[in-house]
Amino acid sequence: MRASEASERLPGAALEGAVRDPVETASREELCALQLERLRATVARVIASQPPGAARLAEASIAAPEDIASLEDLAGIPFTWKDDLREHYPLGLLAVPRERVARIQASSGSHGKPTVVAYTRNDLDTWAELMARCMTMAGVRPGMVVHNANGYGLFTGGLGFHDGAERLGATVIPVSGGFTARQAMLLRDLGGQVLVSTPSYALAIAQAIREAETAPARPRLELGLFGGEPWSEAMRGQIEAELGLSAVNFYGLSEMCGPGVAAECLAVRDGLHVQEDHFLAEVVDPRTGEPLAEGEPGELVLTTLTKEALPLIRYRTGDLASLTTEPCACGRTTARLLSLRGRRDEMLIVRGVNLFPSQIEHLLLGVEDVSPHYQLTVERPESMDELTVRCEPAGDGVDRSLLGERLERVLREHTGIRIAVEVVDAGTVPRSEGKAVRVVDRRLPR
Ligand code: DLL
Repeated sequence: MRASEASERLPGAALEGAVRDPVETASREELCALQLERLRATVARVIASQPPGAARLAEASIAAPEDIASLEDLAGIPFTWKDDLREHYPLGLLAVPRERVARIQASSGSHGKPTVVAYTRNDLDTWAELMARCMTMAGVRPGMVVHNANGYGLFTGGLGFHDGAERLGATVIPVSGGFTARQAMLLRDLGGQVLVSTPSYALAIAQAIREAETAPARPRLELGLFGGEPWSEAMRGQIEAELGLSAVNFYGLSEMCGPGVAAECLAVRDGLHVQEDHFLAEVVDPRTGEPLAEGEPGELVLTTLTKEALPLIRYRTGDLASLTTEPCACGRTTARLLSLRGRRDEMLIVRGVNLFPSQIEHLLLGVEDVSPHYQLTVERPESMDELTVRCEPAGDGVDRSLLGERLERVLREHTGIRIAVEVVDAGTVPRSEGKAVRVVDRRLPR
């Protein structure tokens, strides 16, 4: 839904995603003052107890918190990269004694070792509060039944939503991922009103609900809180139509806390509100690292403002987005992330054209008779990437070869290049129980 439609709906929808904390509607001056104070406290912590971080600050001639005169000074500090976390694997960047670590989580790490992150008791408390705030903003109310189908364990999506739901007074069902037929049964039997999962897993659950033999198959779902992977507006439309809920986008990464960094408000759903009292967001040119003006798309760089166990200054997320500080029609003043398209390293260069898997998703789902299950294969037989799209028809009786031709035409019209499409049997594309594997990369390392 766009902002204009939302504001027409606002009076009656004032309770849709209530404001939990006054900071969400603070003035920009108040927010910036709070950020500066907390940035200085973070710098003090890093100097005192995280030697690699302190060395980076020293490169920018910052030896004490007072050396940060304003938020603009941040731009002079060298970035922190995922490679820094890898180099100090598993816990070399810890800024507190190991005994003060209350929990460890990790991201799956598609290339080798996972990224291990740590929380103190206070960090966990802050995270739970942030999740309660984001979930409230997304329309979850105390007493609602939250069916959490994110994987429990090291993935932050499980325990992150769990703690947030408990904090706001909801009823949590910690189903975790997998056993998809059972998900459909439990959703119906336990009356889940809020589904939490990755967007791709929501589709697998929708399919299981359709296939469930017992009536009534339709659950009581009202809301879906989805994130952990890129998804297009077309995908949102499909999920909403299949599950009969309002789908709300959540963004986050383990290095910051997990989910809880930014989320949409249910009232408007036009950009994800960054929780700016805990994370300082910048957008930089992915190639040069130069800060970009508001609204320009680039790589999101985040600084933790309250983390104790693992403070990170100017962390290169790898995620591409833009930022706006325009106040939202929901009444919140926090900056919003727009056009979250995917990761820098997921960009494919096919015959000289830059493409993101999410763009392909958008184009595929714009064509009738295509189901939202798809996978891309990239190969590099010579010097250029070759892309094949594998997808499924939406129902029986679809002429697969005609559909394939139609899709190839649409992809060529919109991307300018020839992309091979294979329409395969329904159920053939692997279903995800967490983050979907959208790209199978058969390229040999260069
Ligand atoms: O995926 C945290 C999370 C869980 C967020 C559940 C939202 C919901 P990681 O496993 O560390 O943490 O993966 C983080 O996932 O850098 C993005 O590339 C991607 N990502 C997360 N949310 C979104 C989103 C969790 N809404 C990485 N849109 C991030 C696009 C997303 N990409």
